[in-house]
Amino acid sequence: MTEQLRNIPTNLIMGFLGVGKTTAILDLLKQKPENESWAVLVNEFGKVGIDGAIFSAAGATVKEIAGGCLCCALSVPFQVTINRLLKDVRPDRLLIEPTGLGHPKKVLDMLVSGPFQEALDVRASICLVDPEKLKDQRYTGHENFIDQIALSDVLVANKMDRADSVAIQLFHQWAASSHPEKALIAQTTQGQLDITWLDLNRSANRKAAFPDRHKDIQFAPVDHLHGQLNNNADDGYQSFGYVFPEGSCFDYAQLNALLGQLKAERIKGIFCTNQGWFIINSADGVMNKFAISSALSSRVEIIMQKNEAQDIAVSLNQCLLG
Ligand SMILES: Nc1nc2c(ncn2[C@@H]2O[C@H](COP(=O)(O)OP(=O)(O)OP(=O)(O)O)[C@@H](O)[C@H]2O)c(=O)[nH]1
Ligand SMILES: [Mg+2]
Repeated sequence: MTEQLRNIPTNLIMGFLGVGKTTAILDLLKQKPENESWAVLVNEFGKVGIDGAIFSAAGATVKEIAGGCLCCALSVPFQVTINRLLKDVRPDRLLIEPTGLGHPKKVLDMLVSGPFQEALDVRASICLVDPEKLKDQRYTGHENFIDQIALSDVLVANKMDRADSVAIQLFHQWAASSHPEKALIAQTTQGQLDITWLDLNRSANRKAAFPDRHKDIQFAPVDHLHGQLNNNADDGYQSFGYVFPEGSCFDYAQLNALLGQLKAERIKGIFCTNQGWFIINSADGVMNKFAISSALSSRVEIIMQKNEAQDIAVSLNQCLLG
């Protein structure tokens, strides 16, 4: 299927949940040379994909694999999706955003030595880190977090607007202790990466500290759920995904109040409200919203620590109008 395709420059844009991967890819797409077409493959931990819709709203060519992480979904869905994307779009570059909760080793192995060996030219993997997270043992002890950093060629501190001097110092200590050395260490805000970093070389000598870390979780893409709850639990996190029937409309103020007080690690949603359509993106308790023209249906993905049990379905339904 991919015989004629050769050496398509490909990059993994990695980093933990909510660090700014999607923001960074959106910014890279703005820097794309006009005569090139780029494709994005995005994978989400939750079963209800939101990042794909965010990329689509920005006009990008995107394919989404939701419900687990790429390393667990690797075999058939991953290969088929990449094949289809390459064949349909024949992109000049492929950017891959793996789930923030995933382990990158199997993904990288498949891209460089599997069936895509000829079609793809895998260049520098970029890992974004929120320096503030380096103060927190829940993150620094998380094996996927550690290996995303270990396997990256370019290490970038994002959210520098929120990082204090202790966090910045910790970041540079982590970065400097990497073996082999990183091709580049940088800091930024709003995921602003220099497009030339994408063409830095990938080192084949980077080793994961926990290569067999991730146990399989079931891959089950769900496209047509109507107001149903979908659980996907792993790694100390649980996700709740809801897709609402077409025509559902939320009370903006009530929805805002509800989402604002949820104790969630991540909230990503697309909502039709009485004040228009919005994408809501919340990480670290900071909620960002932006208006979009419309979408097919309202949907939301909420990721929480496993010990945070809340009856979200009932509360969400109470925010529906009519
Ligand atoms: N304060 C601050 N917020 C940022 C920065 N970069 C991104 N964000 C916000 O952080 C939130 C998460 O950003 P995303 O780009 O969705 O993060 P992600 O890594 O793709 O998240 P997942 O795919 O869920 O793992 C969004 O609300 C962004 O607007 C930054 O430099 N500073
Ligand atoms: Mg994302």
